[in-house]
Amino acid sequence: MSVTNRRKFLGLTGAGVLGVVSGGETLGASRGRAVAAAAEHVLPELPYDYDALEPHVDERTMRLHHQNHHGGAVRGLNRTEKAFAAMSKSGDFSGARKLCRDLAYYGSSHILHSTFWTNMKPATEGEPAGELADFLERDFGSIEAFRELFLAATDSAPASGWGMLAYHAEFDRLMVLQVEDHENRFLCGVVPLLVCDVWEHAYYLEYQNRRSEWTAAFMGHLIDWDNVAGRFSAARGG
Ligand code: MN3
Repeated sequence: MSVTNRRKFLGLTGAGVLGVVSGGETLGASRGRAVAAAAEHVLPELPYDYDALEPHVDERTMRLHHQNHHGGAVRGLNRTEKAFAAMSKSGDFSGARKLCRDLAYYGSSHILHSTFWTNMKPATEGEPAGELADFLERDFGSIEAFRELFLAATDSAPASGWGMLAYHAEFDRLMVLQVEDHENRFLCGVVPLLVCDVWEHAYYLEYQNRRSEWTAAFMGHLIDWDNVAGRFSAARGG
């Protein structure tokens, strides 16, 4: 898979995104190789309309969540990267502690939200299939046990958090994890395959404090298992 296709698949590009390179500038040419300047991060468009996931997620929640929360993370990530560049230029590295924290927070938020949108599709009650289903059975005992574990972990995740099904290539296994904020509690080296946002902004307008009703709707009606299987295959180098 090419880098561009991989970025598209992972939901990290929006329309016309890759044009945001600083005028084709290349770095490192003096060492006999050319490295293109890194592009700015762009908020990816949703693969469906804001009201497409109703009645399980309302249009207003989707719009606010995508534009304000995910959009805010993308803006924060770009701001942080610019601040790193300015810090290097100035030679004053006293802000490193805050910027490293911001990079983890905003960068993880961007990855998790990009994954989350593409993990869902309208009107689906599909089931995991193929090799993904085999691994779910191997690592959790059964598909049903996986579903129960994922819901139990997601329902009990920190107030600002996520539930996650992830694959760890070095361990060659699937695991269910909780995420606190966007960047804490999960294991170094995992690739998120399926994530459920349980920050209140993800469900409060529709479900108020009934988080488990939101997670049950996610599990029962919204998961695009083809997307999850594609991520699994990519994470395994397929
Ligand atoms: Mn969110």
